Amino acid sequence: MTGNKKLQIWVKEWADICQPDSIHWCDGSDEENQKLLDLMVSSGAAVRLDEKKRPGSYYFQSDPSDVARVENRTFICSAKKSDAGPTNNWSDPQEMKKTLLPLYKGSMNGRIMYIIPFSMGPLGSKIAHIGIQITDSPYVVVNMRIMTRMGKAVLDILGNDDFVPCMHSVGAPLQPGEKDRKWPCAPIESKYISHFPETNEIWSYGSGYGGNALLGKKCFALRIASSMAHREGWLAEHMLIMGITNPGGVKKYFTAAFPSACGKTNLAMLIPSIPGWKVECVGDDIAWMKFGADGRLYAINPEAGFFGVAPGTSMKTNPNALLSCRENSIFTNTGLTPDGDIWWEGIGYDIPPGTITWTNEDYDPASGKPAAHPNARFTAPAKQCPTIDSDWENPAGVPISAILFGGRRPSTLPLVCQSFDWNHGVFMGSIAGSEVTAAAIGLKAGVRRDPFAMLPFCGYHMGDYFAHWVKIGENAPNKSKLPKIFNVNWFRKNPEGKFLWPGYGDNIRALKWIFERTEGADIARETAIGYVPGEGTIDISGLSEAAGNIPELLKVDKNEWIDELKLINDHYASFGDRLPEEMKEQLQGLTSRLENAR
Ligand code: GTP
Ligand code: SPV
Ligand code: MN
Repeated sequence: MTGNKKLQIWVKEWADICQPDSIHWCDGSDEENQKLLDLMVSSGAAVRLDEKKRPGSYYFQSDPSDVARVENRTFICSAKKSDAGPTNNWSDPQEMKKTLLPLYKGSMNGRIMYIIPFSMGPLGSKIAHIGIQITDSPYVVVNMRIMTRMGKAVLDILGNDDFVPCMHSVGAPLQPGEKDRKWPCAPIESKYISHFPETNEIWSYGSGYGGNALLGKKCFALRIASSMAHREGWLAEHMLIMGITNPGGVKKYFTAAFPSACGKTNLAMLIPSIPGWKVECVGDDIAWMKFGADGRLYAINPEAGFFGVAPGTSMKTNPNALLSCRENSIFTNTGLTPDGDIWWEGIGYDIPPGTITWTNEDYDPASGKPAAHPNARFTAPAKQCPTIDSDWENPAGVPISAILFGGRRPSTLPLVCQSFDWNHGVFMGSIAGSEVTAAAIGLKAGVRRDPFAMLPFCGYHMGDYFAHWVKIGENAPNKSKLPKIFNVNWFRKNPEGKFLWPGYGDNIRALKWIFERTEGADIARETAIGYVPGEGTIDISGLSEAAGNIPELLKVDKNEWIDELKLINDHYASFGDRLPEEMKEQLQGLTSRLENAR
């Protein structure tokens, strides 16, 4: 247990409210993990996968209503509504607690309350932060054990210090003798993913899924941490972190913010299609960044695992992801083959006969229903990634040379584009957008603005968040050492709706251009929207078909951008007087450059 008074009191309070049958303090050991997994196999919640095909790995099917994040049930509960801003659902903190307490009352009847001490960031690192999650879901415990540094060692480091309290219940109490469901959860309208940024608290109720339930991830490391970072002068971002080494052995690190299911995991694990280049993975989803003593911006990956999109992952598209989940992994909402392995659309081979779907039905191609849910995920230890960077657990982080923004844009946005300077780069981040994906439930199809890929993850007013980014640039200890900022788009399509760019391993061609630009290479052409690659400056060696698409991929079309300007103006109008002057100036600058463009 613990000598930490605040922790003891907090656990006792919640145990009194939730009335679990018992309390279990997680030590993080192999034995504990195995016991929980065995328990879930015997209850029917989990399937143990074949020991030869998928050693130490388990398969889960969620409730069909609980397959992704629920943005309309996610709340930022700041004292003032204006501090949550136009992009968040707001509730008064006291009101929200009044709503939730009756739901939590008795919510763990018939269940065990697990206490999970976890560290976001390497144990004992100065940049790391400790959280304690209470949950009644053993699925959450075994996932948190992969995604974070979890267990007794964390309590030892915590001592009597403060922690971020993360409260979670699936919201499905059991009557005496009642048989549990395979995936207990509450109906959608009773789900609440609530954050109290001013007191660093998280109250999550009703969902067992990913970002709703593994509270170290989106709730803590993004929503709460972005608020902490705003107060304390650092950055908590929805970004991958990658190392990139050129054929001469020069190594740089980049971060990239793409919205959910838009290619972070794939880029972080990329295998370059041009010889001599090397890419290594520091993280695939979240970056915490602070200035180092040398004046450079340093990033750490606060996570210890990958919670990656399964469909589309194959030995051709992302072998490193497949190899990362070859063992000791958890699969949620994929298909299950008769020989005890998993399968999903785009895994790279035909579906084995007798495969059952994520809804536990026999797969029927005639039904048109996929075997795996489009947001099916694997949970895999980061250290199992064949290209994990040697510095991925360096408590000081890695120095960042470039920051990339992007999303799925079928038109308008070129393959790659560099900002004129820091504030123009912040502007690029602020106007980023993407076609929506399956990573969240209930969104309207089409392109939506997703500034900095943080739309669902910013714990405070988005206008203040833009201002915070401007301030990071202003207050940089050495402005010449700031990372350069770029926008990329792997998803431009031709009029027939086909991708113009092969993507995946060929994305190294855009990364190479970025790498060279960070060294000041004279390979750019100035346009109204920024610097794009000059003619012949994208390496197309070995790129057959798509090479012919390069002009179309790099095109900056005045008319498309004038349409885009209207959308940006609407987007910006929503921030009212919290939109920083610097961003208004950027918008004016773009408008007049476009007017003057040929
Ligand atoms: P989250 O975990 O939700 O934050 O997503 P992510 O940004 O890590 O996305 P991920 O890398 O898992 O990619 C999601 C989907 O995009 C997968 O189905 C990929 O196959 C597909 N994808 C990734 N990179 C590319 C690319 O370069 N081109 C194309 N066409 N598709 C890609
Ligand atoms: C995302 O949706 O951006 C994810 C998956 O990384 S989840 O953890 O469910 O948020
Ligand atoms: Mn993500």
